[in-house]
Amino acid sequence: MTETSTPTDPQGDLTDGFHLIIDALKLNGVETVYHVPGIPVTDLGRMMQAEGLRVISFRHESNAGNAAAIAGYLTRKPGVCLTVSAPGFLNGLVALSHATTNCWPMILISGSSEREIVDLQKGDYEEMDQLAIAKPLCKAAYRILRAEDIGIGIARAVRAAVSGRPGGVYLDLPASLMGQVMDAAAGAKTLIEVVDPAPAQFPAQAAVDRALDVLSSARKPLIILGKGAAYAQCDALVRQFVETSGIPYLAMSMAKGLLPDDHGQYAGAARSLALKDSDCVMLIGARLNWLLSHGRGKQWGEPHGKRFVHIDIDPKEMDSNQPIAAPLVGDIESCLTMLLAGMGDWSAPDAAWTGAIADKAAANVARMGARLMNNNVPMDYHGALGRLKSVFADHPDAILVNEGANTLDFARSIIDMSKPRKRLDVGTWGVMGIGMGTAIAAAVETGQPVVAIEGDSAFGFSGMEVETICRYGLPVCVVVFNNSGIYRGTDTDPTGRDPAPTVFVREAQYDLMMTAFGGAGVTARSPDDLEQAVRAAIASRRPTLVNAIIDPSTGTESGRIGNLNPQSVVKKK
Ligand code: ADP
Ligand code: TPW
Ligand code: MG
Repeated sequence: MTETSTPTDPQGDLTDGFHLIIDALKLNGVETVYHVPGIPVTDLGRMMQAEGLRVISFRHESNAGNAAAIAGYLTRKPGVCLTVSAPGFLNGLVALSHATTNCWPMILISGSSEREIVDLQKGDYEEMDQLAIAKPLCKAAYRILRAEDIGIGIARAVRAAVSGRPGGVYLDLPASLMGQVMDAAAGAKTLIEVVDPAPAQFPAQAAVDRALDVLSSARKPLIILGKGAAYAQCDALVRQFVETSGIPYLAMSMAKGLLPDDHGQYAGAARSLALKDSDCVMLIGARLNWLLSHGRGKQWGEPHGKRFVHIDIDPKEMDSNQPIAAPLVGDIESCLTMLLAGMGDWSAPDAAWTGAIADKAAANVARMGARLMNNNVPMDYHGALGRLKSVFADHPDAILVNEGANTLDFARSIIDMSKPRKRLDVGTWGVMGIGMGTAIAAAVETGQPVVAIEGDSAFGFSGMEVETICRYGLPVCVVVFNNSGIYRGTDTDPTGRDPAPTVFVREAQYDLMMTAFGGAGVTARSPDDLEQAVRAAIASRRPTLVNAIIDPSTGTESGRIGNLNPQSVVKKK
């Protein structure tokens, strides 16, 4: 007899698919669901809220998905996004793919139409073979057809998301699953609480010894910390390792603050020198992808004979771009614990090397200082960000969300972070549109004030969620760097017919979008005004949008990565 047959005793203690899904999620530590309602998941969302899950309802699934993705990064538990079928699913899928690309645990749960109609393509409401579409775009994809399999389905999704290299998991829930009824006691027995979902993975002792050999024989070693090291949440151990080694380090964008940016070994302000002149580079939770120019080229001082030590949980990452002299495959906490155990008689690198980096960094910081103090009107990026730098220095717990081109690149290099996982940005893809979803999840998951520094183009991708920010009363201050365009607001259409593709309505009043929903809206034309408005927003914890008017001529094409643009060989007329 199948356990899902129609109950013979309607008075008995029953459960159904809806409740089993909720119970299974709660059993596995899920507390918040990022969501857009509709058939067939409207009641599921309602019941989730009634059963004590926090349900944050968005205006577009891509933003709910981005919220779930960053929640996974911040908590090391899968961030959950719940959507409707076909179009809602597709809207959430970009974020699922983004989470997978960034190695963050996330589960996209989408309702779907009935198998017997979808599979014969009879044309159902929102018909789509979602499972097949999701599969190549995420780490794992599952469909649950029977109520008694909900426990297993959710356990598999949780484990797949967080174990090994974390990533996105798609979970397909056909509408007919939710109403399936079973005996409550029998249902409870089918649920699984995943034990040790992300087990420690120790490298072999021989691999640790090899890594220590390579590191200790280097004359000019360098450590690069990536967001995998921030994700691992073994902050004290990372710091102990870096300090015991005495090796200068760089932090990738989202690893900034893992050790405070004012740490004596931080080589951020001497990045070019450190990359070019080092003879040995140790990567900790960072990939040698485009963000590090694949470990080659002028930036790396090619031709170079640098030796690489690489800690990563995914063995396939080794040798992906450069030969790795000492691969350490394991989780960062286990790897660093074993490395530290073997560093008893460690001697710090040559003072000539660490001194050269420190001197260069100090000179660069001094050179930049004056530009950051300017009070120009209209503002340039340096004047505006110099003030926000001082705001963050006074609010080390505030979370910085950041996207755009110039707005991203300048903010990354100007604003120091002093605590781990406080800088959340566009990640491995450099994707625009993460802003409001990320800001909302950061506020919901941490309770800390959030300042989202947004290019005006970047903001436009998710701007409607200011309503969500107001509706939930979240302590989010959005600062729109309004240079009236993408990269620069000064392009023109050579034919004179239309606005140039990179140009927006000049000095648009983005602040009105926030006041429309009951938040505070401010226009800031000077660095003084900007600083005052952001300080007030953090102090009040009131949803605020500061429309910061930036001189449209002060940006550069594509920010720091203009070199990636293909060039036309045909001369401009
Ligand atoms: P960044 O963009 O900051 O350079 P990446 O996203 O390229 O960082 O790299 C993060 C790396 O960290 C990924 O290759 C991922 O497999 C790895 N990683 C994630 N979590 C862990 C962990 N707990 N232990 C070891 N490696 C991890
Ligand atoms: C999903 C391409 C990269 S940066 C950017 C776009 C459109 C906007 C830059 O303008 P902004 O910043 O935000 O005003 P600023 O300070 O330079 O003026 N679509 C997606 N992702 C990306 N990366 C793009 C397009 C892009
Ligand atoms: Mg802009």
